[in-house]
Amino acid sequence: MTTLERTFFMIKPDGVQRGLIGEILGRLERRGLKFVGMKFMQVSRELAEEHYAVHKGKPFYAGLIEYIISAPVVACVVEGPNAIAVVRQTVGATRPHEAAPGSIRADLAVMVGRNLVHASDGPETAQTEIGLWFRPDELTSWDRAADRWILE
Ligand code: IDP
Ligand code: MG
Repeated sequence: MTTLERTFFMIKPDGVQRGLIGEILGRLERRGLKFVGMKFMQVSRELAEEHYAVHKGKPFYAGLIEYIISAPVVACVVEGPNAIAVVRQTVGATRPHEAAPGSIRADLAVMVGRNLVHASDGPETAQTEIGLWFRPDELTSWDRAADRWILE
């Protein structure tokens, strides 16, 4: 049986500014993941601080908040089998020079402070982050014609 998961994914301001929205979303789409929520938005300082609350007090925290609110982002909810692990794998390790070849961060980034994307790191954070970024009525369950060629 296939257990579908949902995870939160975001293209950070550098991805938007560099014109990589299509490139990045295309990688998730081509892999077979399904978007069930998506919005282009300017992040408020309040939302950024709540999203990154776990990093409060770390040396990079202030810079991280400024980075995330510096320009618009694309916030998404992604669905698929093992979506949390699959999206993290497609994203690659936090530090681009340690990310696996073929991952978004390895292929498109060089510095941890400009690593293009965010993805939830586990079931609890996925649930929390989806609830933080999306209202229930902003999520759309839908039948994709290709599902039977992607999901066994
Ligand atoms: P993750 O995004 O791979 O889950 P986390 O350790 O949760 O990585 O860190 C959150 C974000 O904080 C990173 O994606 C990166 O943008 C930023 N960050 C983490 N460590 C550093 C650092 O040492 N310098 C600058 N930014 C950092
Ligand atoms: Mg993280």
